[in-house]
Amino acid sequence: MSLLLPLTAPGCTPPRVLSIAGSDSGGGAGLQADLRTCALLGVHALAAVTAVTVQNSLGVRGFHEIPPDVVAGQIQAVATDIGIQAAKSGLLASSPIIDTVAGCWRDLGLAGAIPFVVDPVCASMRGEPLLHPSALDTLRRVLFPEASLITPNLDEVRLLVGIDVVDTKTQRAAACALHDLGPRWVLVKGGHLRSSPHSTDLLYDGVEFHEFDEPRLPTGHDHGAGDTLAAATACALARGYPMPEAVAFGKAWVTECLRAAYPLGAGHGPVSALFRLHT
Ligand code: PXL
Repeated sequence: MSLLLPLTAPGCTPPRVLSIAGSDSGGGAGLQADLRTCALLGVHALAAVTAVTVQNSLGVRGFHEIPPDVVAGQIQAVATDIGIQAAKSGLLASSPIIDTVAGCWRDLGLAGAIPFVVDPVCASMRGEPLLHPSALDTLRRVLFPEASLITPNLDEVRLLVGIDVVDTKTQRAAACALHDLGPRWVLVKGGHLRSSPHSTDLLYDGVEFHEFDEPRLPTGHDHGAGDTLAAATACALARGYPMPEAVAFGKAWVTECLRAAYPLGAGHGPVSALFRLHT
């Protein structure tokens, strides 16, 4: 699969993708991963910051939430003036912020009109919480029905629907249970099933299953992989790709980013979209 999206000529306005996400001071995940992904795919990224995390390669030391009215203000400001062709959410931190994002989405007339990829970030890769436990229910009840696609990993699947994915059968059961919560499409990512030599992601729209399979890449550095997959998929949706093709593109993109991952600091390094500058 080509790792290029169609490009806009210099001087012309490219498609716009809105990232609703938290800042990662280490530059590997969250907003920084989204902005990098968009830039290297020729898409103009807009940003609604939800939280500022304090972290480095060794872990998340804490996070500071942005007031919900400031999150709403950012979304309204860019959606009403600049316009967006797709959106992607990541770290949303709390129930009031999730309520605000869902409310904006409906009030601005974006629901059902603009693709919205919801990556239900609950914790860092080391398990440090990035979402108040009380906000899980708001995510399920209020935001999932607005989502074109949700992209949980297996830890998030367990928290959201209580299913322990161990094989194809339980991955399908999880996709069905998540689809019942209202998103148009569900992608159950298999990357955390470490017993498998493959990383198989399962896409479901309530009717058909699509599998996206890649060999597991033991890089040791995969910070920001989920954010990158969701952002690349949002970029392809902004370019008008149908959902299965957009997810196939996102999966191929993040796989190359995993191949190019690099060490950083004394801990865990990020996946790298910088590979694109060499091709
Ligand atoms: O990868 C999930 C994620 C999203 N957003 C921010 C993060 C992380 C993981 O650490 O820090 C800001």
